[in-house]
Amino acid sequence: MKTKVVLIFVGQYTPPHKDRYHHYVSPLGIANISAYLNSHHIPTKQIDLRLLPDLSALAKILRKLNPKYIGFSQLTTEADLIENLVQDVKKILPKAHLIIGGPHPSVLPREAAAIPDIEAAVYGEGEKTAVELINAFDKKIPLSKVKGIAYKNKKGEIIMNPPQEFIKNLDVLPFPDREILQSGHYIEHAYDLFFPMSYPYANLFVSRGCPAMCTMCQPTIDKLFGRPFRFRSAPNVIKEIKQLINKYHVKSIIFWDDTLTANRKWMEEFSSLIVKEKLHFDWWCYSRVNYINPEVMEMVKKCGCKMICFGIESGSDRMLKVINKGTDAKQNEYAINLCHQYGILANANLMIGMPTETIEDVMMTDNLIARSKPDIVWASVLSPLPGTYLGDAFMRSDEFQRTSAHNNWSELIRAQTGKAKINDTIDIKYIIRYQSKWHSTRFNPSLITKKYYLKNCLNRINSHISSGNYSRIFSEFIGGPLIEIARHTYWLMYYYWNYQLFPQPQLLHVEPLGPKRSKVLG
Ligand code: B12
Ligand code: SF4
Repeated sequence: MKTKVVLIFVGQYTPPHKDRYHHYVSPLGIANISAYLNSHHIPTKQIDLRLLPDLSALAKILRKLNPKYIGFSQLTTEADLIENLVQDVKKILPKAHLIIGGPHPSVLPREAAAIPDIEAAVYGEGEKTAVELINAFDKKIPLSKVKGIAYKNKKGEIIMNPPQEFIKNLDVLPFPDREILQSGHYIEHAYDLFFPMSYPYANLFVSRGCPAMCTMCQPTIDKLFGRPFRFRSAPNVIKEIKQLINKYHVKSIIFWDDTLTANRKWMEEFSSLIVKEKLHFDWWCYSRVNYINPEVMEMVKKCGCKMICFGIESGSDRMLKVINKGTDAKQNEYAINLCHQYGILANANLMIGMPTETIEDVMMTDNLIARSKPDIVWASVLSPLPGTYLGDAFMRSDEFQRTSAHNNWSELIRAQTGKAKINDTIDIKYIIRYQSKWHSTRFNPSLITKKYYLKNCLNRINSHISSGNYSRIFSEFIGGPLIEIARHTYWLMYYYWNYQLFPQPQLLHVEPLGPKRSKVLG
């Protein structure tokens, strides 16, 4: 059947971008839209730009498919990349209708709708709106009748339509269209040495939304998926897992949900079903430290959980309050210890550069990590995402007006390298140093004593040998560890130098926060 809609996922890493294969997880947003369109007899194709060598390859595919509609999925970090891409695609297929959806249009729908050549920006959950929008174009129904979009009228003014209703029962959604998974890329290039999952692996969503209100994240999740926090039924998820195991021979699953263990009753039913149905797969998930306890750990342990990632963020209770995390340092430590106790890897996601954070707060995080010894650490500099409470406050600040580059979100907010820093109470050099230090400890050497970790390393080496991919063995098991050892050595020396020979880092002298900022950020 002729492809009617092409859905494009750009990813932060545009081509040519090699060697970042471990980040290549299948894009579930377009996979969900694709499945829903297919279930309404609208044939689709998905393109992950990261898998193409260059834009001429995209042009070739688009000319061959010649779709009537092209949909882009957009994160804020991809805002400027997509603006350029839209122009290129329009040149390739001038008659195609170009639409856009995803997290960025959901927080800034007007901005997305204003992109030249974009005819409609879908905000919030996209499935129902995508079908209604395509029907409207096909049947020449005025766009004013389609809920959940922003568009330009004939005068070029941006019109915001009322929001689309969220889908109450997520079980009515078809399973994501995994056609793209077959490219092999996602299947083979699962995570690297720091967490060598058995592969093939796949990612999965069982819920939409998050009950928490962290200020660096919300209300983005609410804008995307609303409230109440919705779960698919456990039997429905089990059916999809069976499909992944039987059709795609998947051995590991990542649950991308924001807080998988939030609904204890659901978790209980889900884990019992996995055991009852004798489904064997490894998995890891994200959760919050206040959503685990020994009872939950028993449940997840018995059904294959190998790692839990926590938004630990900080070891300072004051900072956890500033970002409205709803947790405290004690809970953070408790959760990591509980993981150690149950033999589940604890992955601590940390943040540095929070508003009003001082070097003392940073030291508290540092101490927490030293005491609790999570197995893996990921550390980011807080980036002010537009549409979040913190981000919007930052956008209103004088600092933003000074550094502003409204059309260059990517540069501004990338977590590792972003230019917009919303903290002026710690010298930037300490922010960078501590982030690097925590990153350098992201791989706790004691991992290699863990049976599960070793088993997976051997599995991976075997798979590389059988596929003749010897260079991957080198990069994952020799080059990678050597770099890690070098980093640790550097940091040990740095630590000794700074803390034994010199006094503690000095607080940077800063002017008091301006009234506008302190009111919103402080
Ligand atoms: C898993 C995840 C990751 C993974 C994988 C991301 C990936 N490339 O697939 C990793 C860890 C790599 C990651 C990294 C980052 N992430 Co992330 N991530 C998520 C998470 C938890 C799930 C994403 C997902 O699959 N959702 C499920 C699908 C179904 O939802 P969806 O993609 O939004 O799609 C729905 C709608 O948006 C819409 N839609 C989407 N595309 C399209 C296209 C069309 C045409 C239409 C009509 C509709 C439509 O319909 C879909 C179904 O309803 C979300 C939070 C969340 N709960 O969604 C954050 C989230 C998407 N990430 C976010 C960010 C900021 C990042 C980073 C930029 C962090 C950083 N600062 O460096 C990086 C860069 C990622 C990149 N460009 O690839 C933000 C995006 C905010 C924004 N304003 O853009 C989110 C929302 C988290 C947050 N609370 O702020 N991320
Ligand atoms: S717990 Fe995570 S997903 Fe939920 S609001 Fe906080 S940061 Fe966002």
